[in-house]
Amino acid sequence: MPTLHEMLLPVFDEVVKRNPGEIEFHQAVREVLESLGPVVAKHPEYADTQIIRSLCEPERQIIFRVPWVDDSGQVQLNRGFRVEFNSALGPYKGGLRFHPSVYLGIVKFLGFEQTFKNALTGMPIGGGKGGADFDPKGRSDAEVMRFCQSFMTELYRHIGEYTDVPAGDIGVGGREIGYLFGQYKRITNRYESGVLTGKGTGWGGSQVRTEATGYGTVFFVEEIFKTTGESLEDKRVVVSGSGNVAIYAAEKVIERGGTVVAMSDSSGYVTEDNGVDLDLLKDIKLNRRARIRDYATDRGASAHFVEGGSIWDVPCDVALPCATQNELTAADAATLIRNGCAVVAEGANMPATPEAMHAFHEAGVRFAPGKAANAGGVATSALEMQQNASRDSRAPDMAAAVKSPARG
Ligand code: NDP
Ligand code: 2IT
Repeated sequence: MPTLHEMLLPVFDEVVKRNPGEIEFHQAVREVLESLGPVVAKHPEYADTQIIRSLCEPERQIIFRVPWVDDSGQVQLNRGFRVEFNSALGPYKGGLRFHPSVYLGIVKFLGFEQTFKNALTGMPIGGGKGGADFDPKGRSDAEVMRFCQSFMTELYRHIGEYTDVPAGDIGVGGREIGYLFGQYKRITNRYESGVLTGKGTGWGGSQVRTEATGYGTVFFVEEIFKTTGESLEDKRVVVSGSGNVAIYAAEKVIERGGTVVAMSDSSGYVTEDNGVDLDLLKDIKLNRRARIRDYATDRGASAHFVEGGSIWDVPCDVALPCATQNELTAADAATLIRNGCAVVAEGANMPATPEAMHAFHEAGVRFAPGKAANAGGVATSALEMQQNASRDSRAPDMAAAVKSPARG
């Protein structure tokens, strides 16, 4: 495993001490500090300044109560977060996550990573992240609407097109952004479309923002293959998750001639040797909001559902973790390596554990880190902000640019 340069050890120790129990945040900071070893070796003066310490300390952390009324008339209570991490390059920018596991440590790891990812896009966007420990699963549209309205009733005072611009992440897609934008507009009496990205294309959204993260991850894989004169054609690909990132990663893989042999959700995974039927999967996940098990039920004998278990047991040439943090462990990496997997690209944020990444490096598996491989989503968000700022829509040209004819 890589070690921390001794000059950076006090910085890391201080982060752990100041942020007790926030293990995902510690993990994300450690990974970046390890990568800075060669920099401080060459420029010891950087280790001594406040620059690196400041990068690890959010500019502002907001925690708030979100009360809302469920369909039976009961008052429910959740906790909301927005961590405004760094505004050196532009307004804070990053998604909102609604998932029961959300707490400050997860929001901070995501906001920290977002700062670097956003810088890498070359667009003028700072880094931030937010969310709530709200579980949308099993909730009606009306409940999700009331939750979003209550969440925005507090959040609105902290955001703005020049201040902080949230978007989607786990549990937050077009439906939620719509409810959030409606409430923002109502409270502020401003049609400030640049305050949120991932909006519908009829009201300020950018074409291809929905597809951008997943497509971008696959474009990244294609560039990796090009360096050795290969392509995705006939490659067997495993995509974890079956949400926004996973679905559009799978779509682009199929367009490029690859076969998506397995996909998952938090209950288990499905395998389909001749390739998943993405239209059916989209119907199940995007329209019916049902479980991956239903895919296997609907497909019959050609598909197989495995409850629990690890999707990384399925042999493949390319692995695209597109679900959540730490979903690909050292044991999973060992299995992938044994099965001859050649490329791993992170569609999700921090899906590979440090031990898994190390194993890939040691084995010569080509590995695309999330800060680069999933940056297509936020880069397209920045284009959406530009369109909103100019009161313009350049949407149709962009859609044409990234679509390629489906393979027959
Ligand atoms: P979605 O909510 O659309 O989908 C998430 C998928 O991952 C679902 O299939 C979900 O299954 C599964 N999943 C979530 N949490 C867990 C868990 N704890 N264990 C197992 N499976 C889980 O989210 P997105 O597709 O938007 O986000 C996926 C990843 O991509 C996240 O890491 C996110 O931060 C990252 N990302 C998202 C971007 C975006 O533009 N949306 C941009 C860049 C990165 P289930 O339904 O059963 O919970
Ligand atoms: O992790 C991410 O890059 C996102 N969830 C998208 C952020 C955005 O502002 O589009």
